[in-house]
Parts: sequence; structure tokens; C-alpha cells
Amino acid sequence: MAKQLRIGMIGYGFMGRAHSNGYNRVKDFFDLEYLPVLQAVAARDADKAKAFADRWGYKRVETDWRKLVAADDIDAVDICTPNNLHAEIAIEAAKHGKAILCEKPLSMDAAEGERMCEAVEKAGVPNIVWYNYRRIPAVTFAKQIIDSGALGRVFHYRAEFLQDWTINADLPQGGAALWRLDAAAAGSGVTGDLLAHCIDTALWLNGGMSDVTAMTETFVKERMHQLTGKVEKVGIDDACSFLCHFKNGSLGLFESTRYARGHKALYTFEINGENMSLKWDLHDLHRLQVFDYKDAGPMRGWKSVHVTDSDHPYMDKWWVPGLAIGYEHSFVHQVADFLEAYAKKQSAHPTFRDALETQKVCDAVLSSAKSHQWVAVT
Ligand code: NAI
Ligand code: SOE
Repeated sequence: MAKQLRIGMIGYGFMGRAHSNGYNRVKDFFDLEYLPVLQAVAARDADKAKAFADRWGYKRVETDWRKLVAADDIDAVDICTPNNLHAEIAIEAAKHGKAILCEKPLSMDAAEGERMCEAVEKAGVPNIVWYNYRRIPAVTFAKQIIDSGALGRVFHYRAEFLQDWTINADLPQGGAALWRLDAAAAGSGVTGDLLAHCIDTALWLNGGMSDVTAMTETFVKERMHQLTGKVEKVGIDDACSFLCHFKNGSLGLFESTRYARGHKALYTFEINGENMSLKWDLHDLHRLQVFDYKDAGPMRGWKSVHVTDSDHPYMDKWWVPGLAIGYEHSFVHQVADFLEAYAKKQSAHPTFRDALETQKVCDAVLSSAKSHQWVAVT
């Protein structure tokens, strides 16, 4: 009989659903000492929270997250709220000795993130941040290849995350669904929302960055604010591009925007080493493109590896070789890895401390865009 980890979830939007699906599915596919129990969900609207709880199988609801993080029947708190609430909830949950799974970005800025790290480390509670793209099998496979040393010296890393959903100048900012356009709720625009994913993956695959130079743009400068009813200045970055030096001597190039007409969620990365290059694209997420310099002769070329065989990361848990899985499985994998570490009283990666490194890069990027100078990542 598996031991129980009773989950208290805060927020029932997009990520509330993705995580709940992860908790529900994990028991069917992974053999684990601990299994999640959907104990309670907290949200301000009692009826909506109840409807969510009934649909996904939560036992009860709270309308005040403070009650949820203090409750005796909760072992782990899952933070699925807009970014401006992550720190307050996490610090309170740590005081109550709860394990914490927090959505990305960790915090509004690095100073706030540092306080979150100190809180979980002082309390000694397992913690993780939902940078879920790490756990798409083709991305984890890229990590294994890079760690094996097969690339040799790395020269370049480039990544982009492109969307197009805010081009309409009549779109309001703030409030439900549109909090991402409100700097007070989101912290920043594409830098913290989209580039944070690219940065997390890059730091994981290619190590730390030493400095950055960036430019940002806010194409629509004023929008109606849904909460105040007034037209207000837009404080977020709509687009951001930056260059960086990695500590291993390689050069980085990153771009993100919500103004790339036609692109909904094009996350791609590429890494070029002296012996091998790897390329990945979220739209074709089960494939890893590999160029191996060892494949000399007229047949050399890019290989498209279908990362669906049982010797590929996580794939032995799913279907027969050749059958693909999708976006939602990255959350199932993250739950499984979290639970496995939890059983050993450890944290799975990325921990709050790991995610703070991404926050430091975001801060440096935003500071460079303002000053038009190279900024050290400290
Ligand atoms: P959403 O807008 O769909 O849901 C946010 C939820 O938070 C809503 O249920 C809202 O009612 C609730 N909420 C807001 N204020 C609250 C309060 N004071 N008390 C309790 N609940 C409150 O947002 P979404 O897309 O689920 O984003 C949530 C977080 O997840 C954000 O930090 C975002 O950056 C992150 N995210 C991460 C993704 C990933 O790929 N890992 C994908 C999408 C979002
Ligand atoms: C924004 O549209 C968004 O949902 C981000 O918030 C997520 O982090 C990203 O994974 C997909 O796009």
C-alpha cells in the first residue's frame, strides 16, 4: 500500500488543470512509494472551486489560501496562482512545514526569490518549481547526450519562444486571464513568462551565464485595465531579445515575443558543439534533431531521432516503442520525480535555489534592456 502525499492546490486555472491531471495519472504509470491524494483546492470563488474539485477529485475546498496552507490534512502545497502571489504563499507554506511545488517563474524578481529560498531551506521542506519542459523525453535525452560529453566544446546556444496572442491593441490588461499583461501581477512580460523557460533549460543543459545584453519593447503602450476600468500604462515587455556569455565560453542568443503573428507557442532551442549539434522544437516535441560529426562520408546529415523507445527517458513507463506522448506528460513526469525524491526526504530539480538562477538572469536581462549596457549575472 503506497503512502499518501496530500496535496493542497491554490488556483484552478490552466496550471491547476495540468497539475491535477499529472497527480491523477501518475499512479497509473509509475511505481512509487508515495502517491498524491487530491485533498483540497483553494480559490476565492467557492462555487467555481467546488465545480473544479468535483471534476478533478479534490475532497474539499477552501476560499482562503491561508487556511489551506495551515491545514493539518495537507502535506504539500501546489502554487498555481499568478506570479505576484508565489512568494507570500510559499513563505507561509514553508512556515507550516509543507512541501512546496511552485509554478514558474519562481518570483517577481531575484530578491523575492532569495527570500523564498531562505524560507524553504530554513524549514527544510522539499521544494520544486514547475519548469516542466525539462521533462519532455526529448529534452531530457538532450541533457543525457550533453552530459556524456558527446558534443565536445560548446560554441553556441540559441533559443526562442514565440507567441502572437497580444497583438490586438484593444485587449485589456489585468484581472482574470489577462493578468500576464499587468506588471503588478506578472512582474515582467515575456522575460519572466516565456524566456524564463528558455533560460531554465539553457542553464540546465549548458551551465551558468556570466553576463547579458538585452533589448525589450512594449509595442502597445496603454491598455484598459480590467480591475480599475481605466486606460493605464503597460508596464510589461511585449518582446525581449538578449545575447549572453555562458561560463563554459559559449555564446547565447535568445528571443521571445507575443507579436510573432502565426506563432502560438514556438519554443525551440539549438546547441552547437565541436562534435555534435542538437535541435529541439516544442511543436514536434518527441523528436530530437542530431548532427553527429562522426557520421563522416556522403551519408552525413541531420538525424531526426523519434524519442519514443523504451531506452529513452521516461518512455518505458508509457506505450510500446514508436508511440508518442505529449505536453501533459511532462507534468506527470515532474510529479513522479518529485514523489521519488520526497520518499528520500529530498527535493527534485529544479529546486527553488535552481530556479533563483533563472530569476537572476531575468533581472540582468531587464536591467540591461533599461541601461543599454552589458550586465553581469550575479
Ligand atoms: P490562470 O489565470 O489560468 O489561473 C490562475 C488561478 O489563480 C485562477 O484560478 C485564479 O482564480 C487563481 N487566483 C488568483 N488570485 C488568487 C488568490 N488570491 N487566491 C487564490 N487563487 C487565486 O493562470 P495559469 O495560466 O494557470 O498560471 C498560473 C501560474 O502558472 C503562473 O505563475 C504562470 O506563470 C504559471 N504557468 C506555467 C506554465 C508552465 O508551462 N509551467 C504554463 C502556464 C502558466
Ligand atoms: C503564456 O501563454 C504561457 O501559458 C506561459 O505562461 C507558459 O509558461 C508557457 O509554457 C506557455 O505559454
